[in-house]
Amino acid sequence: MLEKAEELTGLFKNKAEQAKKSADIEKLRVEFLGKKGHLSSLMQELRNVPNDQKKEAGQKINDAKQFIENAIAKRLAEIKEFEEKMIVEQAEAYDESMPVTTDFGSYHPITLVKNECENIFRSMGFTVEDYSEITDDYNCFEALNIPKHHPARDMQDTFYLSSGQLLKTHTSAAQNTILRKYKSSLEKGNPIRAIFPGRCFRNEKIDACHENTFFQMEGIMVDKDISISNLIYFMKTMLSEVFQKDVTVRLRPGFFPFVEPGFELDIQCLICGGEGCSSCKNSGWLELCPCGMIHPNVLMAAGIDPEEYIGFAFGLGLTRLAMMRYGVGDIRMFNSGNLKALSQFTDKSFKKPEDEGRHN
Ligand code: FA5
Repeated sequence: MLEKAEELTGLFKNKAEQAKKSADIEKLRVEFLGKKGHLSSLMQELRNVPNDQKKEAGQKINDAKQFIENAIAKRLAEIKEFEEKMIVEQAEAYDESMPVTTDFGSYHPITLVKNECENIFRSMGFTVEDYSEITDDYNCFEALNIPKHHPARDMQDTFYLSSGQLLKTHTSAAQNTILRKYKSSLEKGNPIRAIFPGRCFRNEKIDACHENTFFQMEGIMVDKDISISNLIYFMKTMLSEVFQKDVTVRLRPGFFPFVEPGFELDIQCLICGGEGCSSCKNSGWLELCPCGMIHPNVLMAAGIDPEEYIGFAFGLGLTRLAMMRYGVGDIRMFNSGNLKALSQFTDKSFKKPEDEGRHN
């Protein structure tokens, strides 16, 4: 037993010399001092030692244990000191003048287009409003002249929440709130000019030009003598600013219960130049911005007298605008989370789609 205790100390010394890292020392601690370690086995063997030798053998094992514990603490301190010194040396070797290679974040292309539209409309005197993504039946439908069981509700397949609320299917859901917000200012002679961009949700079948989560930007203007020509002027200005060139658009009649008359404003597809492709479902045109003159019932729901005031509203498809703006042939790219694809769009790198080619 006495020899075994000495052998164990010798074995430990050998192994401790080879330990170079704190993790190596931890392994040694488990091997020698752990519950199933060498010292613990030696203790168990003590039972078999004759009684008259037990005291001396026990003393030897304790000495060995004490030695190993002290040696571990000492070696660990040495190794830690060395490791810390290395960290400091490496930090000192850090060259601050080296070029940075880390990738920086970038704006999502929809954010870029949204910011651009906001700036354009701000410069024309519009305020930019914020509105929640969760709303209710009243704001999304009833206040927009779409009573319960109206067939127009089927135009937008809605996600309902267990709370009875719903995810807004269109930015028009904010119309009532914004009209109410500025009603008294309107009555003091200040026209309402507001845009409200936001994310919309519909239980849609996804394809190259349809997403279930997409962005729109609503715009409204209300005053005493607003006409369809005002609406067309603002639409044209916005598009020529965004695209920095004339784009071909067409206006055709469209039905929405909250406008009368209503129009569909389509843009000629910039991916195929109007020849037809998957992005425009081979029609050569993309529905971009339905619009119209605000229905009297919508003004009345906000407490505004339709005999005195009139206005226009539009619901720009911001995600589709981003497709055309950047020549993106498939809408699914925007929600793909593909950072490499999404980070290629910056204000500075923007070229017109036909110069740049497609980014599918
Ligand atoms: C509406 O949402 C109306 N609230 C727009 C409106 C506002 C009309 C004010 C009149 C006055 P629509 O469902 O057509 O209408 O959507 C408007 C635009 O959003 C479309 O032209 C299109 O550009 C875009 N859009 C609609 N559904 C999707 C979709 N699933 N994925 C991508 N963009 C979409």
